[in-house]
Amino acid sequence: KQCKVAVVGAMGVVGSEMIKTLEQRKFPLSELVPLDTSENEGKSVKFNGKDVPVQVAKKGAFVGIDIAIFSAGAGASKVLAPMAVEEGAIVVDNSSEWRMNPEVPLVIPEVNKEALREHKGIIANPNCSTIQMLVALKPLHDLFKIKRVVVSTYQAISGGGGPAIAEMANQAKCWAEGSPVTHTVYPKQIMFNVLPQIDIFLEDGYTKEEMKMVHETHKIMDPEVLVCPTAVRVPVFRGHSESINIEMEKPCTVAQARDIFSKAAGITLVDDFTKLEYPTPLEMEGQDDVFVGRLREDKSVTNGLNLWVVADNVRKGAALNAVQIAETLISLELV
Ligand code: 2RA
Repeated sequence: KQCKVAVVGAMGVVGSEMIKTLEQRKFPLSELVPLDTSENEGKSVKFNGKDVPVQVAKKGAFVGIDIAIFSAGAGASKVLAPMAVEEGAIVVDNSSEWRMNPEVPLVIPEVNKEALREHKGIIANPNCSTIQMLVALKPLHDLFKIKRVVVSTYQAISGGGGPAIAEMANQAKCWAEGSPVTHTVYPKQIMFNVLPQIDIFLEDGYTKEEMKMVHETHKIMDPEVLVCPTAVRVPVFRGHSESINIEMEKPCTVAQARDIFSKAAGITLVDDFTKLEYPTPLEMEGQDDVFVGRLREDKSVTNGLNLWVVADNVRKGAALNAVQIAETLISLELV
C-alpha cells in the first residue's frame, strides 16, 4: 500500500530526520506533506532530490493524509493530533502528550508491536531513553524475567532540539575565542560539564525524564519490573548512552546474553574488551540499531548483569522508531 504521509514539525531536528528516514528506507509513499508552523511557510524540504514546499499544520491540513507523523512538541500534538484523526489520518506522535493515555498504544516495534492493533487513531512514540533501554532488555526479559533495573543515562544535547545544539556549539565557540560562556536552554553550562537534571523536578526529587523511564517501561514491557533511574545530560551532540544494571529471576551468563544480543532484532553487539571494543555515541551516530556492550556479571547480587547501551537518540530514539511504527501499521494491514 502506498500512503500519503504528513510530517508535522518538518523543520525541526527530529522532523528532518523523519523525512531522511522515510527516504532512506524507501517508505511506500504516494506523497510526502511536510507541515510546520506558519513561520516556516514558504520554506521547503528536500525529498528524493526534489524540493517539497512546507505547508502550515492547521485545521484542514490532514484531509486525505493516511499517516501523520508528529514531532512538534506536546502543546501542538494536544491540539493537532485529534484534529488530524478527525480528518481521517492515523497519528504517530513523538511528543509526551499522549504516551500515558490508556486509549493510546505506546509502541516500540521490536518490543510490543501487537499493541498497535488496539489503536484508536493516535499511537505514541516512547521517550528516547526508554526506547533504547527496552530494545536491549526485552530479549532478556522474555527468557529470564527481569525483576529490577537500575539505570543511569548519559544523554546527548540533541534531545533538547535545535536550540540546545546551538547553545553548546556557541559555548564551544565562545570558549575558544576567550569570550564569556553563557547559557539559556540548560539551567547550567553544559560544555565541559555534566548535568544530573533532564526536564523538570517532581515533588519527590526525581525528574520528569526519569519517571518517563519508569512509567513507559511498565506500559510497554511489564508493570512488575522495578525501575530506578538517574537521567543525566552530557556534552555530546548526538547519541544517548545508558549504564544498566539488571536483576533477573533466572540465571543468565554473560556468554548467554552475548548470544541472545547477537541474534536479537534491532541490536548490534559490540563487546570485546580485549580489543577495546564497546559502543560510543560518536561512533554509532546516524545508525539504526541499538548497540550493546560491556556485558559483565553483577557479582554483588544473584542473577545480576551489567550492560552499556548506546543508540542515536534522534534516529532510533525518535525518528526511526516513529517510521518503523508507520511501516508496521502497513504490514499489519492497520492503515
Ligand atoms: C531528551 N528525552 O533527551 C528528551 C528528548 N525526547 O531531552
